[in-house]
Amino acid sequence: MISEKMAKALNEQIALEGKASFLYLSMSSWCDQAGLEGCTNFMRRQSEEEHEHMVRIFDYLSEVNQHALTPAIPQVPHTFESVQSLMKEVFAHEQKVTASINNLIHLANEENDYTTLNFLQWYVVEQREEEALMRTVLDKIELIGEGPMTLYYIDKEIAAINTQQLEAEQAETE
Ligand code: OFO
Repeated sequence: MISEKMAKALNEQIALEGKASFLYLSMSSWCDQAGLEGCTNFMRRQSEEEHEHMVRIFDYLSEVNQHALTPAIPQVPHTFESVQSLMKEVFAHEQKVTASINNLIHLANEENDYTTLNFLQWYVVEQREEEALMRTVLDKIELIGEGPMTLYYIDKEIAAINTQQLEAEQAETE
């Protein structure tokens, strides 16, 4: 059994993951409107991943006999200045999620809640990978340079990164 305080904090994390899922879905739609197929697919996959992260906490709370709550998701933006600023926003959101996971770990430590501590380890690895991924994306955009002439190449690079990610995931499940 975990504490009420920990259950509340995990429910707040559900809201953060849910917001990420909606934000990335909205970004995917914006990319689609801009004709950026690679970025659309990349953000769509990110959105689905965040949904999985959210549900994983739901399942954990059920397992420890706590009430998982569906969150109220605040309206996320529908428009973005550019691909670069969109990706920067993703990176910033991931950093926020990492900080929140760290806070949960701190609380679990304080409460000697080893079950939750163990559960959260998966998120620690995930956040490290997500931040590294977004740094790679931003480095590529920086390298290519953003402008109407380069968007095609940026989109191709993001598509290639997405394919690599999918292949790595498939290899993990084999
Ligand atoms: Fe689940 O926040 Fe990103 O990975």
